[in-house]
Amino acid sequence: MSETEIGDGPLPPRWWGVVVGLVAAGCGLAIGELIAGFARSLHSPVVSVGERVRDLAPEWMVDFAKRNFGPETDKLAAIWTIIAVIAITAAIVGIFTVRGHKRLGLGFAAVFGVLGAWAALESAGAGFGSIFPALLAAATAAAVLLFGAYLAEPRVAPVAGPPRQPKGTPPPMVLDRRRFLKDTGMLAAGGLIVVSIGRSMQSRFNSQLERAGVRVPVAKDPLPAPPADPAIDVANKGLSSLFTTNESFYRIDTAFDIPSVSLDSWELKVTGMVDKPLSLTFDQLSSRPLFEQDITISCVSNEVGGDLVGNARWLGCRLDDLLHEAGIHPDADQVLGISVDGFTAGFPVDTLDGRDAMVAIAMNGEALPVAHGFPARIIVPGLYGYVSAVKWLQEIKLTRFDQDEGYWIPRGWAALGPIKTQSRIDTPRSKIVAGTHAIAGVAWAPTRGIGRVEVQVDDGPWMDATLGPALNQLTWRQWWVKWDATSGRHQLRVRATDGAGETQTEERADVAPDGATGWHTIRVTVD
Ligand SMILES: Nc1nc2c(c(=O)[nH]1)N[C@H]1C(S)=C(S)[C@@H](COP(=O)(O)O)O[C@H]1N2
Ligand SMILES: [Mo]
Repeated sequence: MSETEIGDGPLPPRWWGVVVGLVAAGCGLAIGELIAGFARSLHSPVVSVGERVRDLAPEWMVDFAKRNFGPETDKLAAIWTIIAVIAITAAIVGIFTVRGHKRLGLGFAAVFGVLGAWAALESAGAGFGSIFPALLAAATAAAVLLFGAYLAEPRVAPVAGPPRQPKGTPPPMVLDRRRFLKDTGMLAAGGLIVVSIGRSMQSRFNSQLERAGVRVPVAKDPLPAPPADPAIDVANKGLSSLFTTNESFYRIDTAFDIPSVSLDSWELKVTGMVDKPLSLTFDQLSSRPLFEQDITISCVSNEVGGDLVGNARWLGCRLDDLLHEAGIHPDADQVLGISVDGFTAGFPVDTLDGRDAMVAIAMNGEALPVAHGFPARIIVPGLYGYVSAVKWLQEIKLTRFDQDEGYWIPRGWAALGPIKTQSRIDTPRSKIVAGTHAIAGVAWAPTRGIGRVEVQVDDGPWMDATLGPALNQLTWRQWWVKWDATSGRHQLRVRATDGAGETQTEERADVAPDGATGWHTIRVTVD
């Protein structure tokens, strides 16, 4: 059917089609958000599609997004890209729809609906009901498209006074611009209201409230209060504090929406190659004997000098106790943590060599923050997070490396991820005035400890830095040296030696596949 055959009247302008397309897509997405607000197990179709895009995206694209947007905003960028793609498609489809190609419009709505439903079904733990947000969104978009097409149809011109045409001539057909704008405007406004209702309904699933109700249990043998923090010394201004606050702790996860866990239904299961599978409620978990430990964790993606590392006092139950209670089969060689959002990370059974690996339920004296894995996560001293530190933990599966692999392993990261010895200069930054300054920072080699840190200015001799308190072998150590900075440009370098006497390598390695190496080197201008 050609466009001119739709009727005798004028064709609606293209921008009417654009408006109809955008309003239809907007109302559809709004209904999707609303339905997602009905149950914890339902999710926003845009978020579900975003997760699938991330799963299927080629490695270079994920890298590009991470590099250009950072580990958090990359998800927002993905969400807005998806919304933009939907909007552009909808605008084009809208033009065709108001010009007579209604089936095309309905076809596109159906395609998006099916895509969204599939994306939702592919989510971790999704049931059949998860398809509804996307399907109802698509149905709404289709209905609004049809209504928009109807609004854009030419109608008989309202006549004032007696008809002038001679009898038998058809009355003139015109586009009712006022009604078109009024009705599409009302739909758009309705869509905005529905979106905000939907979003606020979804927020009631946020675990923030549940977390606020958790009383943090005490450890069987609490650790002594931490020693005085050298970072509060004015001479060390700019040095990282001994403990990283929960608010400033780095965050890495694949979740588009932070998983929200309800304590009523949450259980931690120990499954797989064990004699006796276990299942623990949060109460059962927190009434086990608990211990505290200070542990520095780091991301394998931390560049030399980067800040994807932090130190916290964790509280939890011993992972080895828990797993021995379940009884590990002799042929199991991997402990695989599985999160409620389907993330997985695994490490060798042999890692449980007596080190203080735990299922943590508190961080720096508070219940685990929602963003850091409420209600429980794994912490293994000495391992990068991507092979161990599963947040929003729901299952610990004993398995084999030849049967299961963690999320990042098929994506080009090493199967084993011990943390490499690293040191970082926190201060000075790029520009200072001449005079006495501290060159200060942190160094870490979890499980081996830090034995020595040396600093070099330009081509001068390596100077031994003063070391801050050693909480144990599992945390970073602060270090500092005094420096009489003279005017000009200077190069500062740092290198650490671990507790076993091994100095970190100068050789530069990229973060992939198993962690960056090299001496952190900065250039400072002294005025
Ligand atoms: N569920 C879940 N847990 C996860 C991840 C994730 O993407 N999802 N990322 C891991 C990685 S790569 C790191 S470095 C640590 C980061 O923990 P943090 O965000 O508490 O600093 O969590 C680990 N646990
Ligand atoms: Mo990581």
